[in-house]
This record gives sequence, structure tokens and C-alpha cells, in this order.
Amino acid sequence: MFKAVALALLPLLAVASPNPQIYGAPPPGPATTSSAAAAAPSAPPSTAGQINIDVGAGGNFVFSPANVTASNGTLITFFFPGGAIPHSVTQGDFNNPCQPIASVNGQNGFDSGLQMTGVQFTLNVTNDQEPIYFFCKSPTHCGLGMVGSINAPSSGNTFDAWQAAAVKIGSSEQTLQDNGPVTGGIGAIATAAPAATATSASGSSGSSGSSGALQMSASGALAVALGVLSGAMMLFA
Ligand SMILES: *[C@@H]1O[C@H](CO)[C@@H](O)[C@H](O)[C@H]1NC(C)=O
Ligand SMILES: *[C@@H]1O[C@H](CO)[C@@H](O)[C@H](O)[C@H]1NC(C)=O
Ligand SMILES: *[C@@H]1O[C@H](CO)[C@@H](O)[C@H](O)[C@H]1NC(C)=O
Ligand SMILES: [Cu+2]
Repeated sequence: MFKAVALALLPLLAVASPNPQIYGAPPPGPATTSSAAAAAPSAPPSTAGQINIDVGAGGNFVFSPANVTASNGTLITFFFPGGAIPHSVTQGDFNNPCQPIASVNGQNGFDSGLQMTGVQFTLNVTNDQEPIYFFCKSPTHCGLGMVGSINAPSSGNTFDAWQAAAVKIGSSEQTLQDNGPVTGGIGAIATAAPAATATSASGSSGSSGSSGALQMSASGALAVALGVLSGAMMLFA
């Protein structure tokens, strides 16, 4: 009986012993780390109906995650890092990479405009039947592959094909004018310019003084803490 319990605990003990690969050295970074990497705010985990994307994650020229699936009414919030390198979330056209999408039926694409502070920019998906492509308009970033997609298909005009087309443009990318934030969008709409806290990331009432994103990250931290605690209690019970 005692032996059986001790054996049952062994895997838990193995999990509990510090693993230097996880807790010690930082994970191996991507090759294209920017020299002026800012302390990027990490987007809180996504929840049902709310997808969170890091802009310039880890100081790299990426959106993370870069390819997401989102049904009608899903909110997608982009978390910009503060720092020396401006980024944008600009709606693009699969057939014309690294250029803003042309208006369709009088509707323009969304554009956060170039942002250098830790703002958030939220889209609301209005047509999940059409893929939505976006890119960063900051000079050279699109050509470095800083692009993303919402509801891209798994064949044909895929996220991978969209990114490959951007990288193919590479350093011949045209420098785009920035006129600041543009609301609206085709298939997903922004109803507000980027702001220090997302306009509706909490999904509940919009005008409380506290930030939905902060609430989410605080509750995420609590969940992690509780998980660690319950793991420890299992060990010593
Ligand atoms: C998202 O858009 C839909 C359709 O316009 C609307 O019903 C919904 O209230 C919007 N969601 C938020 C949080 O604004
Ligand atoms: C999402 O909304 C668009 C536009 O109204 C509509 O065409 C589409 O069928 C909706 N998607 C679903 C799964 O109902
Ligand atoms: C991107 O996401 C779509 C779903 O929206 C999926 O079908 C596709 O396989 C994904 N592409 C890549 C390259 O991960
Ligand atoms: Cu960028």
C-alpha cells in the first residue's frame, strides 16, 4: 500500500524537479532579433470570443499568433510594445502584399497607424467567410515577413503563401505613408483608434474605469498561481 502510493508519487516528483531547460537558460531566440528590442508587453491568453495578439513579440518582426481563426463577433486585440520601433496592423490584399487593401464597396481597410507606445487595437470580426490579411506598414517590416491572417484557408491563399509573398518583396518594399489610425475594415472592423487599454477586451460593460486587459492578465496570473499551489498540495498531501 505505502509502496504503491510512493510509486504513484514518483512521476509528480520528476515533474517537480527543476528542469534547467525550462527554468534556467532563456529559450533559444529567433535569428532575426532586433537590436532595439523593447520590453514587449505579453498579450494575455486568448479566451472564448477574445483573441489576443502580440505585435513585435519578443522584439522580432512578427505577430504572435500570426494566423488565427475567428468567428463572427470575435474580438481580436493587438498588443503593441512600447519602444523605439513603430509597428502597425494594416489590412492588406492577398494579391498585392505590403500595400493597404483598396476600398471594397466604399469600405476601407482597417489601419492602426504606426504606433510606438504600448497601445491596444481591437477588431471585431464581421464576416468569417472571407480571409482577412494584414501586415505591418513600418518601413521594411512587411518585407521581413511581419504579416498575419484571420480565417486564411488551409490551401491556396494560406497564411504561409501570404508571408512568402511579403518576404519575396523583401527590401524592394515600397515605403508607405502613414496617416494615423483608420477605423472600419473589410470582414473585421475597428471601431476605435488604438488606445492604452482595449476598448472592449473584457467583453462586459464598456465604460468601467478598469482595464479589461489588466483584469484578464491578473486573473491569468491568479490561475497560474493556483495551478502551482494545487500542484504543490498534491505533492505534499
Ligand atoms: C461585434 O460586431 C457585432 C456585429 O456588428 C455586434 O453585434 C457586436 O456587439 C460587436 N461586439 C462588440 C464587443 O462590440
Ligand atoms: C458571418 O457574417 C457574415 C456577414 O453577415 C455572413 O455572411 C456569414 O454567413 C456569417 N457567418 C456565419 C458562420 O454565420
Ligand atoms: C491558418 O489558419 C487556418 C484557419 O483559419 C488554417 O486552415 C490554416 O491551415 C492555417 N495556416 C497555417 C499555415 O498555419
Ligand atoms: Cu512592424
